[in-house]
Amino acid sequence: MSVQASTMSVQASTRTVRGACPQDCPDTCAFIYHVKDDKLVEVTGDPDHPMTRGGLCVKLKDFAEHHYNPDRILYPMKRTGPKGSGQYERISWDEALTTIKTKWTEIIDQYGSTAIMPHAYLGNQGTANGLTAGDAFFNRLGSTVAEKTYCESGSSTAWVMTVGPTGGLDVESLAYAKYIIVWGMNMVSTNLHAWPFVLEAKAKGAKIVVIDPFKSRTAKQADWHIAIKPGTDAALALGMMNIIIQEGLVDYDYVEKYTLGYEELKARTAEFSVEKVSEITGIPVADILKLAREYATTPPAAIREGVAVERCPGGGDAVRAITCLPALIGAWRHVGGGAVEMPIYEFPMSVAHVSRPDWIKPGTRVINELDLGAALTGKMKLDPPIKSVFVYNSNPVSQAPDAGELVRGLQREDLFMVCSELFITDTARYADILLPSTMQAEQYDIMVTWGHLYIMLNQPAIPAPGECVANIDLFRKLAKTMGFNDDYWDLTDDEWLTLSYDWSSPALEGITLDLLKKEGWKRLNIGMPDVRAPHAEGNFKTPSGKCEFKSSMAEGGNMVLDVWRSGYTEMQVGGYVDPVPNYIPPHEANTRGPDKSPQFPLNLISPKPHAFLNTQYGNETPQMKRQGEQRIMINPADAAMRSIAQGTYVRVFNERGNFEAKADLTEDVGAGLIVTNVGHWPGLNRTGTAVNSTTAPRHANLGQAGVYSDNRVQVEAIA
Ligand SMILES: Nc1nc2c(c(=O)[nH]1)N[C@H]1C(S)=C(S)[C@@H](COP(=O)(O)OP(=O)(O)OC[C@H]3O[C@@H](n4cnc5c(=O)[nH]c(N)nc54)[C@H](O)[C@@H]3O)O[C@H]1N2
Ligand SMILES: Nc1nc2c(c(=O)[nH]1)N[C@H]1C(S)=C(S)[C@@H](COP(=O)(O)OP(=O)(O)OC[C@H]3O[C@@H](n4cnc5c(=O)[nH]c(N)nc54)[C@H](O)[C@@H]3O)O[C@H]1N2
Ligand SMILES: [Mo]
Repeated sequence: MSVQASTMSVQASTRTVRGACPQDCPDTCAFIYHVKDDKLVEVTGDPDHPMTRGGLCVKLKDFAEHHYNPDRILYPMKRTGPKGSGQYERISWDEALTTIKTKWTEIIDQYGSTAIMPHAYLGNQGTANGLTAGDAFFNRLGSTVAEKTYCESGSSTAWVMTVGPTGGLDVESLAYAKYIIVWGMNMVSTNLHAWPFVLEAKAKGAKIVVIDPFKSRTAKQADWHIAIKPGTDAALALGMMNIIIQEGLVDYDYVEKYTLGYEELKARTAEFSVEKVSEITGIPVADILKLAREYATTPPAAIREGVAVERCPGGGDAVRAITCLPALIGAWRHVGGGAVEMPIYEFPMSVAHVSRPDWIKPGTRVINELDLGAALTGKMKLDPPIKSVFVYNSNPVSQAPDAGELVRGLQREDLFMVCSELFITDTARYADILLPSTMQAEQYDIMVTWGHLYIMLNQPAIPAPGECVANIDLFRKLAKTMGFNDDYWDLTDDEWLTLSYDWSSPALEGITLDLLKKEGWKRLNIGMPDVRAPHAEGNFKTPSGKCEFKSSMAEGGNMVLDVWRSGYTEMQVGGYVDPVPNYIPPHEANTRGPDKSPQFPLNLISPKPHAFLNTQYGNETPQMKRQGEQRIMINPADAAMRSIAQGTYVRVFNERGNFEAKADLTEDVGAGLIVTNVGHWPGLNRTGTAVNSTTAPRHANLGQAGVYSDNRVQVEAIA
């Protein structure tokens, strides 16, 4: 009785507010904030949301407490110790903004405005506070344009080249598939809320296949794990298509009506005999034959494409080749058939209205964020040099490749660095000025969604602590400080969000900001998952309206990326892009693999941590416990050769850098491969370094994506 009574009294004084998850994750869960006396007491998943279904992942389990982490940055601060020391003292916003203005004015006078460079990614995934939050400000300032390609840019470019800006298969429709290939995605960790649809299909008899270099959590739950060598997916997809074509398993009617370039694709696939593909991918011939035949003859057949496929030199073409498969067999005809990469294109976004690429002066230089290290150290010749960097929504010291080079750059005494953050991360510790940012329960936004088809509003539930400001307010403050007086800076949050979407589009018919304020989220008007087959009759969004086996976008080599991702409208892809997808071998495996460079014989891949979201929550005790310390999975044979015992510490290294980790000897990884997770805070690791101290700062063939999986290292026991 008494327990019940006390529960009731808590409920009586607790109010709820609807929100949405801020993280860079395909699931974008619907939140319910539980607030008592202006304190966030709990965050739960909305039971009515068809994807969230009332459950949050382990990362978000302690999200209410995350807001009250005593390490949060609550006030502007200035550096008092050496760069990297993490020593700071509180200052006023006035002092912070005046310092920024003074420094930037000096830099602009001496070097010009392009000596300033922003660096941002998706720490927060809001429309207003996310990837493009600062674009208008920096475009107006005339800074160097930062090309943001940490993730998805290779896959998206490849997807758009092949099928156009379409969402493709709804993940909820996976429940109706009979054959599901999860290709380079660890859904159980990274797309958890879509996994129930896979399980539903499985319960109805579907076969689940996972293509992954190692036996991931997801592979363990599948019917069939196919262990592929990293970076060889294009060869597998081309080989499968060769078998499908050779054996007459093509849907000729579909190909005839709705595809472009079949003859060219056929000629290309003919170069990929099953023996050659087996040699390249490490997959037995019989398995490749079985996979191709089963996939082509078990409708509806679905492919869930992960981002991981893009993280190698030929990643873009791999995604193109995989995306050709469904059209070749007519999989798109069926509900539950086809492929999904990221369905963001179904959202009628008009972010250019607020990110203002029109303010970029023609000819302004563009620097890719993954090259920040080289840009700062002078490895990349720049005139003018970068004299100031402004980091928000990102943690490059942990997440960018070749961390050693970046840290050397950030240590430059003449570099003026500002960072807006929640915590003093491994990146933030190099800042001269730290600015405090709000967390999700304290801010207002429509969340950008890349894994389902619901538009989601996040409403503030509690007041901002200390002197924290949302990113959108931060840039308003900076604009005022720099003396910008365009009307733009007076837009209210609602006006900003209204401008960011085309509310008259059919997908948003009947949906308004006011309705979202009441209900929190709405499904786009694009048909329901049990009947939707968006490309049953072609309708691809490519220039030809067909699935382009031969890409018309590649003919001119002038690739258009969406503004949301790149912050500006067009980018020229360097070098030649083959109109028909091809296999481009990994660089390090090819030029210095086991035979050619014996000192670095192991291929290291670094997928996502289960209990962190990139680096976020990597400083929270419950999540650190769940994730465990930095470890590497290594095959027992490779360990034995190096006298490495289970549970002992090892050093992983190459010429770029090193980190230490605990060895996990397991048959889940094949010989020659080692696996670790990205996301552990370097500063909380044994040597102050993590996996990106070893990764290479090169780019993939499309979208300037990173090549994190193309990384050769050696491992040794620590004496
Ligand atoms: N080796 C390796 N490296 C990788 C990858 C890999 O697979 N392997 N994956 C790559 C991929 S896919 C991605 S997406 C990138 C991710 O790289 P990042 O986006 O840099 O990753 P996060 O760790 O999420 O860092 C975001 C930072 O933003 C801060 N933040 C969060 N919310 C806010 C806010 O509202 N305001 C402000 N000002 N700051 C905020 C967080 O505290 C955090 O420090 O990493 C890439 N790096
Ligand atoms: N728990 C958790 N969830 C997350 C994130 C997180 O940090 N933690 N990050 C979010 C972000 S930013 C992103 S981009 C997504 C990414 O989500 P995913 O696309 O799932 O990416 P990863 O976890 O990096 O890798 C998925 C799988 O691909 C495999 N893989 C690596 N290289 C290759 C290859 O060359 N070919 C093939 N076929 N497989 C390969 C890896 O072994 C891994 O098991 O996850 C999002 N969700
Ligand atoms: Mo990502």
